Amino acid sequence: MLIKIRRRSHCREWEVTDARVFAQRRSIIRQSGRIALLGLAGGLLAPAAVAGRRLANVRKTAYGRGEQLTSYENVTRYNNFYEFGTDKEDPARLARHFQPRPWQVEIAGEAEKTGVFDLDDLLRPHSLEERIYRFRCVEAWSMVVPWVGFPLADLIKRFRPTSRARYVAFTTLHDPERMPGQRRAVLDWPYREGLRMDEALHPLSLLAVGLYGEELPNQNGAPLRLVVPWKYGFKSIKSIVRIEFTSRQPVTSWSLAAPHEYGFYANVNPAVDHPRWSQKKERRLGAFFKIPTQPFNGYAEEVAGLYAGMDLRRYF
Ligand SMILES: Nc1nc2c(c(=O)[nH]1)N[C@H]1C(S)=C(S)[C@@H](COP(=O)(O)O)O[C@H]1N2
Ligand SMILES: [Mo]
Repeated sequence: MLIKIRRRSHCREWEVTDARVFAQRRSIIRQSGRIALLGLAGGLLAPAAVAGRRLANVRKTAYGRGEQLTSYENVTRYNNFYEFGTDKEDPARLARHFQPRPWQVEIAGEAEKTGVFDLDDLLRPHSLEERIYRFRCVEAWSMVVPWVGFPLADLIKRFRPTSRARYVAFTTLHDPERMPGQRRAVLDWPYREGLRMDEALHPLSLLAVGLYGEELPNQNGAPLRLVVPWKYGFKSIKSIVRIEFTSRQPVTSWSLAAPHEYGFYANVNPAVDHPRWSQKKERRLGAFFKIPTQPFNGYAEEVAGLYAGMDLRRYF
């Protein structure tokens, strides 16, 4: 059954190899079904990474200064975005012609101000900054990305959530015509994620509109995505169309699909293994040797206080 294949495919540790090695293996597999020459030509004709529109007035910040950046190529060609396929190289190809404009975002729920807003109106009050963050996928690969965006807290405050708003729920676009991966039931679409209000208001929580100084490539979640650097990558939901303030903990796609494997909190934690593999180490895209994974992905000093008194094995 599809579901089974998907669950296994989400986090194959053997898949956690250098992105290029993986791409090579895929092309070898592909070739086996055709004549070698065709496979070779396919590789040569593969589209080069397309540069997006440069973002103006982006303020540099000290976040991540000194980190070695993962290459643009690896950041934009090795993706998880199941709306555009489940193989790492699918999103770059299948999202190529996706149009992230016009785009509307609904702000709903327990807040004084709610409504449907055109994305450009929603973004206008915010000035953009660049932040270099480490990013750790639950599959044990990681990268370092220069995101462009603004604090999620700044957006939340504009809508004045009420005292009943204890969580923030996020939803990705659901449009199987434009997102071919949604024609298969690999997840219970639309993709949903959520944060506790104090996590959402934490200064590290970022709404990103770009990377490497350019508008977000479609495969990285254009036109608007979340980046929560101390949590496993699946919390960082892409292509957001809805933000809702709720009193109850929202349902999230991955905890719905496999509750024992992907919890609501999903804080990076080398001390708690995934049921099917270790989380002690990770492989940086572009590097060969694994490196130790840090608690909260190295952001413990900033965020550990959010979880004081919580049993992080139970709330994984
Ligand atoms: N809507 C949506 N958001 C998503 C995903 C997805 O499949 N759909 N994948 C998640 C996972 S598992 C990871 S690791 C990151 C990958 O982000 P990247 O492709 O920009 O590296 O996006 C996250 N956000
Ligand atoms: Mo992930």
